[in-house]
Amino acid sequence: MSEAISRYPSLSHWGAYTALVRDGRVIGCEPFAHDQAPSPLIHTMPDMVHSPLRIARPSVRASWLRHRGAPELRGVDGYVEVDWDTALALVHDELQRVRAQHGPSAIFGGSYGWSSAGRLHHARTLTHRFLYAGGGCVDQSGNYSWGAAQFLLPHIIGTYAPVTGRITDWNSVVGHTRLLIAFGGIPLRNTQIASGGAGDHSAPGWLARARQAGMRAVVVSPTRADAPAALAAEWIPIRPNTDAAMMLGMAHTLLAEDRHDRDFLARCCNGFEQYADYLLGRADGQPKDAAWAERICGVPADTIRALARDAAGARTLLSCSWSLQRGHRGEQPYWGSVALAALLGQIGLPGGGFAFGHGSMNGAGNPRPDLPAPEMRAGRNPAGASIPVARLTDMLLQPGEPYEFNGRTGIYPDIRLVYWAGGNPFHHHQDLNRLMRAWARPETIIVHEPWWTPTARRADIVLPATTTLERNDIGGSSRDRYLLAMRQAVAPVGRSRNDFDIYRELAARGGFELAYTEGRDEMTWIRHIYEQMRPAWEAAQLTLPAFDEFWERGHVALPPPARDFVLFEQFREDPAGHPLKTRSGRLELHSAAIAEFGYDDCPPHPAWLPPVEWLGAERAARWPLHLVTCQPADRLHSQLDPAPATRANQVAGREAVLLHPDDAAERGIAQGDVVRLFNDRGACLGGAQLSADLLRGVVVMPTGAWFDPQDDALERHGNPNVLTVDVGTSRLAQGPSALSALVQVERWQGDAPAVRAFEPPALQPEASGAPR
Ligand SMILES: Nc1nc2c(c(=O)[nH]1)N[C@H]1C(S)=C(S)[C@@H](COP(=O)(O)OP(=O)(O)OC[C@H]3O[C@@H](n4cnc5c(=O)[nH]c(N)nc54)[C@H](O)[C@@H]3O)O[C@H]1N2
Ligand SMILES: Nc1nc2c(c(=O)[nH]1)N[C@H]1C(S)=C(S)[C@@H](COP(=O)(O)OP(=O)(O)OC[C@H]3O[C@@H](n4cnc5c(=O)[nH]c(N)nc54)[C@H](O)[C@@H]3O)O[C@H]1N2
Ligand SMILES: [Mo]
Repeated sequence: MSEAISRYPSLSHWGAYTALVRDGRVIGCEPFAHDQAPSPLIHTMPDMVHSPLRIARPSVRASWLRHRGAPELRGVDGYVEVDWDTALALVHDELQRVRAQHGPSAIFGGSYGWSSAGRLHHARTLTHRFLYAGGGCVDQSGNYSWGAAQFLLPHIIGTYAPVTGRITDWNSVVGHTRLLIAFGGIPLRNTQIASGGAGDHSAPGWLARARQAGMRAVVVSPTRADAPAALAAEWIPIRPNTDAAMMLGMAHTLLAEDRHDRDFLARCCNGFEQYADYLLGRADGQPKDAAWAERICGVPADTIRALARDAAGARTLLSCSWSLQRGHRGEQPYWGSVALAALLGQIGLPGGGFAFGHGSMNGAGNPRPDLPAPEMRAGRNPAGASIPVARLTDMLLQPGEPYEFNGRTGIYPDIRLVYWAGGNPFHHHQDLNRLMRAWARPETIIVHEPWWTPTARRADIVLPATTTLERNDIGGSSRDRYLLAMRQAVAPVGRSRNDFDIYRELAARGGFELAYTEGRDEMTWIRHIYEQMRPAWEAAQLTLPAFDEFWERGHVALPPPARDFVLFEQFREDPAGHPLKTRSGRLELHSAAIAEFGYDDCPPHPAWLPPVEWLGAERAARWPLHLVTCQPADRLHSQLDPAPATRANQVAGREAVLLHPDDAAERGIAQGDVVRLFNDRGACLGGAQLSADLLRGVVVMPTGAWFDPQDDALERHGNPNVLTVDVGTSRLAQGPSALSALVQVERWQGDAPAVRAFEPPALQPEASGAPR
């Protein structure tokens, strides 16, 4: 045993760190020296890398290996471990067979998921690269994060850049904003995370500076927990999914009291008249006044009116969390907030206007020069086929059926083979019992995974992938000021291989290795990705250090930006000279393009449209609690769930479910009880955690507990996606409606079934001789 500890810089979606290695094992992690607020999640890495749930060898589902059959046994069957050569031959033959018999539109390679932070070894990108180079596949458009916003915003503001990161800088907010109204709040648990990894967790520092500058903050949310102490915010409780009504109530107040900015509306907006008609009730006889809004959202009319007046009287920023648009009709609160900001007339002024995602991800509003982040390109999909990201189950269950999406009609393809690497649909998708039925339809399912996740154990061929610390990579987020070197710290665990190399070998078997690799290996790719950023640096008159210097030092810091970024500053100054990329070139309060679609579920102006499930729905008589499935504080989605530090936060051995003490008392539920959450889609168990910081009638259960169904009637571990609804936000965006779900909760009587989520499936070593 040697005593020496070696140190390797690395990066995860939850932050940059140095891995400490002794005797070939990761024994600890130290945060990146320049991180102001490192996330404790980095300390789970040693347990995760050396987890008993690592997949040691390529594994093939027993019934599939025997006779390519019994798809209904996915999730039940055991696995036969095979050598790499056997596994790669099986994958190659299946891809060839399906391509030859059915073409690329029978292969589903959307592979949605966050994968790992490094850009070269990003599993989803590599899956696309491999399948595109091999002839194409069916892909997924959009994402679960801001799926409704991505397709709505271009119609109304000409871009969706404000959800990818380009919002008014925090510098401008601290300097100028006097009132911040945060719909959905700014929960700091979410700012631990940045897609592509954060060098610096900047959000807590910005909140502290804003508070010091005397900014008033108002958080509108079903839970006080969304108002961080660092902000000393006032809390306005609101019924879930009703923000659009509250925004209309505020807008009506501005109009009725003549507090709207006529000059801004005339210069910069299109369709004010039609929107005003709706607000004043000229068409339907119902003014959308504060009293009307109160009946829907539960916020007192006086509060709505006072907030509207305050907003008109001060430099005000309206910020919406991404969660607002992850519910049914999620287009409406986003359009509603843009329209309300337009009435206030401060769009394009320092610290004013609208913004998204301040509490959704690290680095939203973090000042950063407009330089590219490192990127690995997937190339072009020659099949040109894709479905809206969250229509996964519909596609599998309804081949040949039409669907509508953003003004066009598509036809669901007939999928024979599913290829997934870097995502966990049995985490991320809604109505998992319905997905289970759909999952039995394809002939073959292939998954790469480091761990025996719920998706891995529902695949036919499972290929073990390395984790970040077992390979070299480069990372950095478009919201952060660091480029980070990621150096291999330990040898691959078990027989795992890099996703990059698995696909390289398969591409070689398919005769397209060069198209896939472009002749580069790991280190030449990393250099290439780095050098691709150099022209942009030079154009900005900046010097990107030599690659070797970067690799040696472990990071490069981007300089601070020359000036504050203010969203739509130039457009405001000169709307004709800097038009938006909308139909009218202006901000659209009424959209002719959307009107042409003729969708009754997304009318051409912001509106209140009752979601399928909310506390005001008829269904609430039977299912009286609104389930909010927020992001988990102690992991990223389903990642890190098996780590002992994460499991220590469970209640009664399951995911915690937050209940108001009065809602709990009515049901005879006490703190720490096992409870059953149920509706007509399914049921799951959870551990009761009582909290008075909740609106009554709302229960909160974070996502991410590894899916552990006893059968389709009971999930044992606390995965709330057995309860959520699997319908698109509207025909326009077809985004996920995860945050619109009604449930009932009851105390579990007697012994609760044991959780089996962290037991790997039965594994049988390959029988001597050839398998088959
Ligand atoms: N009810 C409800 N559901 C939701 C949401 C919600 O708010 N409510 N939020 C949605 C949102 S916004 C999102 S983004 C999705 C997230 O959904 P996902 O992105 O699917 O969730 P993750 O758990 O991050 O899945 C990533 C998977 O990649 C694997 N992985 C990590 N590194 C590697 C690697 O190097 N190679 C390979 N092959 N695999 C790797 C991990 O083990 C993990 O299984 O969930 C969505 N689901
Ligand atoms: N720790 C951690 N952080 C994460 C992630 C993670 O898995 N773990 N995932 C990351 C990803 S992929 C994404 S996309 C972002 C998601 O970012 P968000 O979508 O903003 O995150 P959520 O936690 O789903 O929701 C934020 C808050 O919105 C409130 N809320 C829910 N519904 C409503 C509503 O109808 N009205 C109002 N006013 N409030 C509502 C909830 O109380 C919740 O706490 O988070 C990122 N950050
Ligand atoms: Mo997300």
